[in-house]
Amino acid sequence: MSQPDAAQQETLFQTRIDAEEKIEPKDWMPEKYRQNLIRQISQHAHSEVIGMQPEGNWITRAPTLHRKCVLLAKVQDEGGHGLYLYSAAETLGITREELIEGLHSGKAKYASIFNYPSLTWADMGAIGWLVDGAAIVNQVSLQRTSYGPYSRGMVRICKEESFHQRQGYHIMMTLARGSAEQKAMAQDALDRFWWPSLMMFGPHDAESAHSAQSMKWKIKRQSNDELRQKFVDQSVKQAEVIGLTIPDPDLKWNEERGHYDFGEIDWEEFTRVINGDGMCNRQRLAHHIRAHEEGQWVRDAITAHEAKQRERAASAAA
Ligand code: BYC
Repeated sequence: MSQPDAAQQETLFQTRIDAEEKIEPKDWMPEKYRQNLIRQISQHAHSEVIGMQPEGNWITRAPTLHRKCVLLAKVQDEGGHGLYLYSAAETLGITREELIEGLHSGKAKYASIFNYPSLTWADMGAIGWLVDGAAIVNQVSLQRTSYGPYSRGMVRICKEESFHQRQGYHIMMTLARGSAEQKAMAQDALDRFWWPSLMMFGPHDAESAHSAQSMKWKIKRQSNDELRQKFVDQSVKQAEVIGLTIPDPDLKWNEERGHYDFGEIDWEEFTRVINGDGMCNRQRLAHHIRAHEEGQWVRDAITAHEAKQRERAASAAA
């Protein structure tokens, strides 16, 4: 029997996608599918790891031992998410070194939100509630992504993210019920993190370079605007419950659409931040590069140990 040609393989591939079959690492896939997945999964991994920095900033200053333990566990989880995602990207034939090099050279992006500073303890509440909240909306949808390792990674990550979101909301609720100063601190954090959280979903669908192809290949299951709307709808009610105000004068329930209308995002700011010129871009990257260089001896030691073990096993077998 003759081998299918490239066009036939591509048709077969799309048929599998349309039938909701998962694509696994050793299956045939179009080169652009592979490259697009590496791009998205690696950027997702970088976001998890860079995202440890704004919260890491508050571990030593958490107001109680209990809050400190919770925050520490949460930040460690984010590191773990990064590791699952790097491993998922590696199944596509790229090395960890290449992935990290992409981050350090600026070729690979990471979520814009982590280029904003965490100025007060209330920011830990806003990040958990809004940033993890936005991440869950996106990641619940990605559980159904077409690439098997990415999809399975998302299932576990989503479980952990719901704990993260609730710990953040609990911080906000506690502050909002506290003194006038504490409530003002919670409101200020909401004011600063609201719009950057909406930017996490990416550009409008019409401006999104990758969406059409990613939706066809079911790498993405819902569009940037659909997910953003879902996040706005759920957050409005959550803010009401704790007595905080979303900083958007245009926010209004639209009976006809069955959704909240909301104001326009500052896309100029978004573009600036994703292109490296946000408040903390340089600091975040410099910190990652420094930590990576400081960890070189650990990677060297593991490699040397592994080589010795292999040598010993070979001489024992000889
Ligand atoms: N920030 O064509 P588009 C977490 C880029 S971390 C930066 O719509 P796509 C957490 C985009 O990459 C969870 N860049 O792209 C951790 C593209 O540039 P390139 C993070 C952005 O991929 C610690 C260009 O703009 N979650 O939960 O179809 C503590 C055009 O965009 C952003 C994920 O990473 C942005 N916000 O859609 C707390 C989810 N938006 O690559 C919490 C996985 C867009 O051509 N990723 N860009 O240079 C995705 O779902 C999709 O990649 C996106 C963008 C929806 C983000």
